[in-house]
Amino acid sequence: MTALSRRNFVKGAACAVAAVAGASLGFRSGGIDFYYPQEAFADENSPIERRYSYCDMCNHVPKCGIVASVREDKVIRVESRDKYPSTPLCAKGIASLQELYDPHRLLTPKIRTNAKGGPAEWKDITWDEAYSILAERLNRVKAQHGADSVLFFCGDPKEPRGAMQRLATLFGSSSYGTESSVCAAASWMCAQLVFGQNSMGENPSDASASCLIWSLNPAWSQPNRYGVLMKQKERGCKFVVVDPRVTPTVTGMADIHLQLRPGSDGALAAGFINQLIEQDLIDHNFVDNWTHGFEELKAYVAAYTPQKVEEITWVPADRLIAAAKLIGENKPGTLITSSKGGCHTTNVGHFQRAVFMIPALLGNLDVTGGLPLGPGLPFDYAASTKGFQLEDVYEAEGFQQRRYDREDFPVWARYYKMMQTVKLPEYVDEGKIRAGVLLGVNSMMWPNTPLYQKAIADLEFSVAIDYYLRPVTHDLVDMVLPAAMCYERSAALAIFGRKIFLREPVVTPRGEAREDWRIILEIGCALGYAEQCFNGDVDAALEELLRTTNLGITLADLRANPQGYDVPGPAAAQRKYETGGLRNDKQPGFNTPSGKVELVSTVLEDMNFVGLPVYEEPLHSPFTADAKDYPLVLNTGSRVPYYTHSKLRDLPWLNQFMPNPVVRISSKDASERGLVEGELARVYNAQGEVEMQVEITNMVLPGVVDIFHGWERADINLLTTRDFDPISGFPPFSNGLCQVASLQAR
Ligand SMILES: Nc1nc2c(c(=O)[nH]1)N[C@H]1C(S)=C(S)[C@@H](COP(=O)(O)OP(=O)(O)OC[C@H]3O[C@@H](n4cnc5c(=O)[nH]c(N)nc54)[C@H](O)[C@@H]3O)O[C@H]1N2
Ligand SMILES: Nc1nc2c(c(=O)[nH]1)N[C@H]1C(S)=C(S)[C@@H](COP(=O)(O)OP(=O)(O)OC[C@H]3O[C@@H](n4cnc5c(=O)[nH]c(N)nc54)[C@H](O)[C@@H]3O)O[C@H]1N2
Ligand code: SF4
Ligand SMILES: [Mo]
Repeated sequence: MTALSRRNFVKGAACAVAAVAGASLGFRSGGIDFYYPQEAFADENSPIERRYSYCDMCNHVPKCGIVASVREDKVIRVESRDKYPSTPLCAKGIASLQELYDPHRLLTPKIRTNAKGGPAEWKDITWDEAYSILAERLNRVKAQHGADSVLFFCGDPKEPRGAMQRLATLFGSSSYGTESSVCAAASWMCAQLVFGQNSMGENPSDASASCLIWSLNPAWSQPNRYGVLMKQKERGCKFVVVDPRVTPTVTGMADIHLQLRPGSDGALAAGFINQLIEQDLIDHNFVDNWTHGFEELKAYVAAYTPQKVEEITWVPADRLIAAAKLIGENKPGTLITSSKGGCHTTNVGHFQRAVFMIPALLGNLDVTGGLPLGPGLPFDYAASTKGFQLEDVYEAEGFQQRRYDREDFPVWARYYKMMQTVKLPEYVDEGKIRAGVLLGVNSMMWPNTPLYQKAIADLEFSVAIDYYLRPVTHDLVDMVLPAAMCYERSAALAIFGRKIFLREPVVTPRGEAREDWRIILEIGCALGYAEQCFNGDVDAALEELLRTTNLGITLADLRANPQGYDVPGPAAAQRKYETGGLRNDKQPGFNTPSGKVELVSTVLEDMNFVGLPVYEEPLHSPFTADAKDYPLVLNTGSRVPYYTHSKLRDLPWLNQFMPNPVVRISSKDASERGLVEGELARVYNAQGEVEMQVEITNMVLPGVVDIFHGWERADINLLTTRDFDPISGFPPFSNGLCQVASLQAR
């Protein structure tokens, strides 16, 4: 796709859209005004209605609230929504309007007419034809090879996951997977292992004296959250930020910045704990009564003195000492971890546990102003329920025992009823997976992209569901189905604490596009599960989802409360581990096998892993032999404010900010290589090579380069390696090795 000129944009869109520049563009109460030219409307006096929606451009949950101004079934303006828990809209949210009316959107079901191997040629088909072909093909694969050989997959989109998992289970397939097998879930799992429930940490509240941010850059990745944190900073909450880069979050918020070498988190976390113990900052009462393995942990971290940690992590010893003191002396304090930053390393299954041990050792768990625990509403993070996902069927019918990923990643399989997808190439090669229903799939999301492209291409049959035709992945599938975008669809729910919002469509889908939920339910009907798929009726499915919460809520309740439905319930109590409020069996303690916070994991030990949170050096690092040829640490995927993963590159309002892929490099490394700002350079290692524009910056440490992922023309996952953390299965996107050289030097 080429960048759109305004003229093409206006001509190609079903209706015309506003100009970017000029008088029609201006900030207004947190939003931006966009007006269609008058000639776009049949009636020049047609009314404008304001309707509630929410944005899903970054697929975060929950999302930012939007008020859409709608005229003649067209969204003409988007603004931040007042009195909504998540605001304001970021640049991507505002540009959602441009994506909605992008003339390149996929608007009809298509089937491939040529053999795989080159660019796909497509023929438009009707929805009925599409369903009939895919049902026949999927049922054939099932009859020949069993239901598990069909993969049901959701990429970054979160909203359709409950429906997709239900469909997989109805079909009888244990092969349900999502992008979460390289995002966030490693962190949740570590929290499970330590204190028995998912967590990514929590924002500080007015009662918090400190906050340890272990690698998150919400200034760019969650702008709505950044403002919330800044308010706490202004109130006086102290912040320590652990991040290899000098981000706006660091400059805006950090009292102390621990700028570590990417991938060395495990050593830094051990050193942090060492200092909490050395400086006698731990909560002895909590540690004595509620933790398991303290003496072993203490003995292990004793070796991680600030001086040794400095050698490993490059963090100055005095800074580590000061950071532990700041967090340890300012209680209660909370912790925020990242779904990405530190997760993408082969040591994550150990180091993230060490990070979650910090609030435990300080007695900051489940206290006001600390890290709250305890059962929330019975939804998962994608706003679905166990009942709707048919988890009872999954368990009763032995899906778990049949899973292909169980041997590769037993700890992962224990915690998640979704496949760890990183071994997809192997499962396809071995004939285990032979077909796929792939919603929002992007082959560039995994390390060493070509192997995943081959895996997708080798499927006997695959159907992708997407907003766009993206050749890097869709050239490899047999059929594509057009998905409706957020303004065009209802969805699962947005849930904030005990407040639930329903989103309904504000305009009719363009072309033939249909809602993801509807498509999944209709595929289910075509496959023979019409009754369990509510004959394709999305409202009926959402009603069932609400019924399975046992909260007594109906769709009518949600519709009657457009400003959010408050689920009645008790105020959250503190220290529920003392009263039995955290465990399924209602006994005091934590939801772990020992009932304690596990500083040495009994679960891991039972599965023949080391129970202590041990530090292991990345397999490719400045301390390994290949650093001779590839001396720079390759840190990939740190979020930029304008793009989400592989998306949005073609929206002019966003593309203007970052038209080309860039490699961020320190001035020291650039001058050593004779690189000048803006030139095109080679970034390469033993596995692959890409070309990118040089950006010389103090943001990164000497010895490290920083590169965003998802560029089709410079896919950094050609260089990332398939060394998977044995506990979580996560790949080392954050810490490979590479070299950068001027193209002139070839
Ligand atoms: N090197 C490197 N690789 C990474 C990462 C990294 O940091 N570094 N990060 C990893 C992480 S954390 C993640 S989450 C993944 C993300 O990787 P992906 O899951 O691949 O994310 P996207 O590229 O945003 O989207 C995939 C596709 O979904 C489509 N899509 C988006 N929304 C919808 C929707 O609502 N419905 C439908 N039907 N389609 C939709 C998009 O058009 C796109 O084609 O990448 C991972 N890969
Ligand atoms: N604009 C935008 N927003 C997004 C997304 C997007 O693609 N674009 N994607 C969404 C998704 S799916 C995700 S997972 C989140 C991620 O959200 P964040 O976790 O905030 O994302 P990042 O910026 O990738 O990583 C946070 C910080 O981790 C640091 N980091 C990198 N390597 C390491 C390391 O080895 N150790 C430590 N301690 N820190 C490290 C980076 O320098 C970065 O500043 O963002 C979400 N929001
Ligand atoms: S952060 Fe931006 S892209 Fe993400 S939901 Fe909010 S407005 Fe949309
Ligand atoms: Mo992610």
